[in-house]
Amino acid sequence: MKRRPVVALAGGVGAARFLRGLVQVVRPSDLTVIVNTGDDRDFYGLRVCPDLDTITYTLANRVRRDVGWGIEGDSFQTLAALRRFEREAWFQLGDQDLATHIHRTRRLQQGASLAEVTAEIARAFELEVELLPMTCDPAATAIEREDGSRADFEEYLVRDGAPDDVRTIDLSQARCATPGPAVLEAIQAAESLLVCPSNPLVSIGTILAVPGIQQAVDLRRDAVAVSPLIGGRPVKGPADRLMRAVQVEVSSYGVATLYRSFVRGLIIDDVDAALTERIEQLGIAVRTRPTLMKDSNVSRDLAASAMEFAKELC
Ligand code: FO1
Repeated sequence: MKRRPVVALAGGVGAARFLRGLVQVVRPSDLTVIVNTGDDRDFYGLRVCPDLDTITYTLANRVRRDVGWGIEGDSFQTLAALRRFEREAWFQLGDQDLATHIHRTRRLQQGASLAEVTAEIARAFELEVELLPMTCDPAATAIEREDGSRADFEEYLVRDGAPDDVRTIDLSQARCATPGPAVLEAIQAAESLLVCPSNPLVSIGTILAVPGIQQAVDLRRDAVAVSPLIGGRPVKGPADRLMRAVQVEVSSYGVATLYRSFVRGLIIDDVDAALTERIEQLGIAVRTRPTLMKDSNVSRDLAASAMEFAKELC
């Protein structure tokens, strides 16, 4: 199969907003996105892949605008009815969203791989972008808390509200997984390799934990990343709490230290310009831009900067 010139590593909402801009500056048929599956798990007997779905719905222009995940205008009647039986139905799956999970679950039960089902779902939403799960194997991220309890990622994030008491992030399942079909080939053949503004530990870090992927990106050492932190805070999600837990500075400099083996350029927010010199001392070139993607024009300009930067550095 012909490989595509632009490849991006991606998590959920932040990545999806960036990709919405990227498809305005590169042809969607030129883009492959390698997506984190560490958040995937079964809810109510159905296989749910939050990051794959968030990216699919966003690129199909169907995503809920208020929260950045789920389907705009979706209803929650099935979930409400389910609560008669399961009081603890804390993960909100809308009625239309459920159709995606029903299809995925059925196809996986029939023996299709996650890569095949992902391609089917992308086709059904008329995406021209190629979406590749980082792996088709189980790769659930687990969070160990100070009190010794363990939770999978969605339990930690959604059920428990992402408290600041994380002891360790356990990526051992991802470390035993095999890269999804075409993942390593896509990275090797890319003209430009981008890292979306996603959680560096549990989105990008999980992708890199899959054996072979870190080596493939390190071998190139020409990726351009967009930092997900602005003024030391994530726009969304628990990146600050998780970085603190693993003793990484909670700033775009901290992100740069995590990416230094494979990133040649890092885009940070204008408000973080004072970090430029420290990041450059790591051997990483820096551009400052507005990175808060409040509308699709900011996303497009940010993506255009990332593409220009990648071409300049290669
Ligand atoms: N996030 C929430 O905060 N609450 C939810 O109930 C929730 C449901 C949900 C359903 C489908 C889906 O694709 C995503 C969903 N998310 C929800 C988002 C998700 O928890 C996270 O944003 C990602 O896993 C982190 O990238």
